[in-house]
Amino acid sequence: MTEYPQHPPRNFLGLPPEHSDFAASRALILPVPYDATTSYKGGAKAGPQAVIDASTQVELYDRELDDEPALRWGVYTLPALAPDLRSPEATIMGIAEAVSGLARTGKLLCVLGGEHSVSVGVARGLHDVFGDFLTVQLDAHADLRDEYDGTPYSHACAARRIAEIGPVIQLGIRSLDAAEATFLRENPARVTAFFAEDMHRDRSYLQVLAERVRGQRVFLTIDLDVLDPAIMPATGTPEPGGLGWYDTLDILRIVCAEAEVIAFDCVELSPLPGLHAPEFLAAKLVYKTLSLILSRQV
Ligand SMILES: [Mn+2]
Repeated sequence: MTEYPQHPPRNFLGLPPEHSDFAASRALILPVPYDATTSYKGGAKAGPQAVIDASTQVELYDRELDDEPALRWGVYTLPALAPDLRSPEATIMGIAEAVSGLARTGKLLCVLGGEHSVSVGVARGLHDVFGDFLTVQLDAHADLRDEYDGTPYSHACAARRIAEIGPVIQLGIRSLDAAEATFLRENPARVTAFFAEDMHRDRSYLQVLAERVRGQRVFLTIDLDVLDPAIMPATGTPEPGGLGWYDTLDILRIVCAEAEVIAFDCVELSPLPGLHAPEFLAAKLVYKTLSLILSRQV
């Protein structure tokens, strides 16, 4: 069968070959369609392709930057990484191996999940290449359980595993259990949580965040359920009282401007049939984050 050009191309942002081949691209998109340990409502394995499909409709011009970042930097979309069906741990180790190889290219890596345990593999792969770094986690959930449903590699344990690698700053948290609250109290040097309710009442956390991340190497992990379910209902475990679009952008601007972001991921999109706004939001958020990071690396 002969190959024929598709319109638009099925890569992130639907870019033509001159802006989306590997050599010409400063940014890499790695889709990881994986949701084996999801506890409430599944479907996150369909997230990466939904984000990529929606991204072809995102405007390339960014008004804040007065630029078309994707055309300036180039974005290469990798083939999806298959999960290792033997175990959650094997999948995480496979992600770590892929991420360390990609991080060594010197390009900016963005991983699309998949469930949040994907981020543990990303963090381990980054640690192999960069050594120590700080993780900034946007999430409704603390994800600090030591084990859940019989595995330490559940999505509910993501931040606990990442905190074994280096310190974690969490923003938007509004759901945790008693043991997680105790862990937070007893480990202030490893995990700092900014709770959504406090953030809603007082925006001084932005200043504190800026001081904490300034000059640091940062891995940014965005669980889309940090956003309010009114604008992001398409997640497995939605929680009321989440961040708005502009709150989220304010956080991203500070982190991308003050820190050296070495990689980021965007996880937990679980598409809802008939409702396309959530995947478009996710695509626009990923493009914005990528643009903020690359425009600072000039
Ligand atoms: Mn979450």
